[in-house]
Amino acid sequence: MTSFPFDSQACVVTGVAGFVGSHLAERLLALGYKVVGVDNFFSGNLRNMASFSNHPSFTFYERSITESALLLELKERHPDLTCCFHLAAIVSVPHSLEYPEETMAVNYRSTLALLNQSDELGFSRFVFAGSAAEYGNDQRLPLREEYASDSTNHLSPYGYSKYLASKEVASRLHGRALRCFNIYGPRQDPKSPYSGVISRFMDMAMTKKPLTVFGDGQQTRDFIFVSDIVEAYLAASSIEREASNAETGVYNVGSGESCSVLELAEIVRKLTDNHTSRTFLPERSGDIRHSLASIEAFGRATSWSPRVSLREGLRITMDSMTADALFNGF
Ligand code: UD2
Repeated sequence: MTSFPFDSQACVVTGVAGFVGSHLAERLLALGYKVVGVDNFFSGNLRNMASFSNHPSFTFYERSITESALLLELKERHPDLTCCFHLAAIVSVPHSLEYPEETMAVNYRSTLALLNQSDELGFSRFVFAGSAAEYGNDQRLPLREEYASDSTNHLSPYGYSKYLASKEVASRLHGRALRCFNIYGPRQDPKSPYSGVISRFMDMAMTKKPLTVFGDGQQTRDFIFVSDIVEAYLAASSIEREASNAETGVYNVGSGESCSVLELAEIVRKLTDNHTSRTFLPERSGDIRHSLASIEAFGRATSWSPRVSLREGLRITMDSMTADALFNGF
């Protein structure tokens, strides 16, 4: 018999048609939960929900998180809801720079409204998708939760909005915020110039194009496989605030290991045909140099630890992208 990480058997997942939201919903359904999914397809897409859209325990609403009273309405229709995983957001840093007001409205003010409604409804959990961007360009590595503060230079409205929202979520008894580092895995869209470097490199390798390295390639990131992130959401939903090892309500989730872009290119090259070449392009403006999570706090508060190594995660991602390409006929 499956043991449930939290007592409720019905939860809301916002951003359910997104890369991470769809993996989370799939896992919750497999564990026996009812899932009420919300997405407005701003960046999510129907394809991501293909494996569970007809599941009898899944209900989908094409709605925006900016609609006032959204959670109150959902609760009326689904009285057994007591938990919210809030992942919907404007996730593009460049978009946030172009539309700072919209970003603050969607990423911060809507989160606050949902958080308040979940409080009013007596939800047991509100788990929020924070971001490594909350640290700006802080180079005190590994990054510890307390380094993000009101005086951090957040570099983008995206980072600032996530910081403010995480802080608010973490201040509530039922709130938990996860600062996710560089997530990768199946279903991550490789097609935009701002897509994650892993999905881009895989796509380039598969289509026999040179891997585009921005700058000298010595910049490093903390890459974390999507299934480890999903397990982190489940673990976060069951952290007792009163537990002596749960200190703040905001936690980093990363692998705790760093990998340079050049090292990544090398692994991708080995995973493919060994003939994939690289091309060096100018450094991307606004890029941070290094990023690495301290994952001690979350490890202390839960039994979570990352399980999937970068090599294994990349292999799984590559297999999935190859299968998709075959299915789509190109
Ligand atoms: C991540 C998040 C972003 C934001 C930011 C905050 C992802 C996909 N993006 O951006 O949403 O939270 O962190 O700091 O997780 N690169 C190449 N070649 C390419 C593409 C990228 O060399 O074709 C480099 C890029 O210059 C950067 C590194 O790879 O140094 C990682 O880039 P990314 O876009 O995957 O992620 P990042 O850390 O910029």
